[in-house]
Amino acid sequence: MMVQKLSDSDRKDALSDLMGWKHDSARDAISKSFEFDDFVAAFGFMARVALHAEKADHHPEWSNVYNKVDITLTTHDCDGLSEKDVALAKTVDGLV
Ligand code: H2B
Repeated sequence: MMVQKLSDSDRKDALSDLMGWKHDSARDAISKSFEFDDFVAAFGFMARVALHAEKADHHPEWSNVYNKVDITLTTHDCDGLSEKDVALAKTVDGLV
């Protein structure tokens, strides 16, 4: 079955669980900025996230400038937030 967009109440619960993730309601996406000591630390983090994302077949939208990584999560297949974004956000926070 295709992944489902979160219900309003599940979205509310998920957002209150996630620390520092901002909801963009126009896109129904969540974003967070991460800062590291230097480029090597930022890129190491991105590599860990990338390996997980590929395994989970759920991929971030992101950008990197030196020691900063900006991540946006949304599910393209359902055009909004799904449980996969919530799971990936928690994994990302655990990989910092
Ligand atoms: N990542 C994200 N963020 N959203 C998706 O809908 C998505 C994905 N779909 N990674 C996956 C890949 C899909 O294209 C494959 C075919 O399962």
